[in-house]
Amino acid sequence: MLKRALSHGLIQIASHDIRSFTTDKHRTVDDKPFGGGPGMVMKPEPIKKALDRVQSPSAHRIYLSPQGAPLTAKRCRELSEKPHLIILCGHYEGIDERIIENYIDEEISIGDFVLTSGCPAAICLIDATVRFIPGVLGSADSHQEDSFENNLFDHPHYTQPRDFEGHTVPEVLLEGHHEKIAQWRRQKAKEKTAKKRPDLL
Ligand code: 21W
Repeated sequence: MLKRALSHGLIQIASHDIRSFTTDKHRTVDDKPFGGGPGMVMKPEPIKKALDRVQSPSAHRIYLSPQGAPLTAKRCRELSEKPHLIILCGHYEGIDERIIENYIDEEISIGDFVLTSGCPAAICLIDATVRFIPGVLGSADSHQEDSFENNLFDHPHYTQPRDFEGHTVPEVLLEGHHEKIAQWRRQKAKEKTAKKRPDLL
C-alpha cells in the first residue's frame, strides 16, 4: 500500500541517518548519561542538525518514544492531513531531553510494549497514517468501515471452499438474502467486539 501511495505521487518519504550529521572521526551519536546509570543517550547536536536539514515551514515534528501519547486511529487521521511530518526515531535509552523540550511538537508511542528503537514504530505510524490519505485505499476497502473509527470490529469473513476440513461456512452467507446477511454481519461484529474488546463498545 505504501508502494502504491508512493508510485501515485500521493506521498513522499525520505529517511535520514543521524550519524551522517556528525563531524568527528568516529561519527559519534551517543554518550554516557549525565548523572550516571546504564545505557547511552543520543547526543543533541547531530539530531538538531538533522532536524534543521529536513525542516520546512509546514513541518510537524514527532518524536517516537515509549513515553509518548498512545497512537490512535483518530490521531492518524489528523496527522494524515498535515502536509509534512518529520518523524524522529531514537535508539539506546533515548535522546537528550533538550531536543524533546525545544524542537519536538509531539511525542507518540505505539503501545505499552518495548521496542529496541523507534524505527519499527515509524513504519507503523506511517502505514496507519497513509491509509487516511484520499486515493491511497481503493473505495471498496474504505477506512470508514474500519474498527477503531466506528468502535466496532469488522464481521467475520469466509471464502471458498464451503467445507474446509469439516468446518463449514454459515448458511446465511450462501442464501443470497442481502438484508439477512447485513443483519447477521452487524450481529457478529457486535458479538466479536463484545468478546474480544468490550472496552470499545
Ligand atoms: C525502549 C527506548 C525503551 C528507551 C526505564 C528506564 C518508540 C517505542 C519506541 C526504547 C527505552 C514506541 C528503561 C512503544 C517503544 C522506542 C526504544 C527505555 C528502559 N525504562 N512505542 N529505562 N514502545 N523504543 N529503556 O519501545 O523508541 S515509539
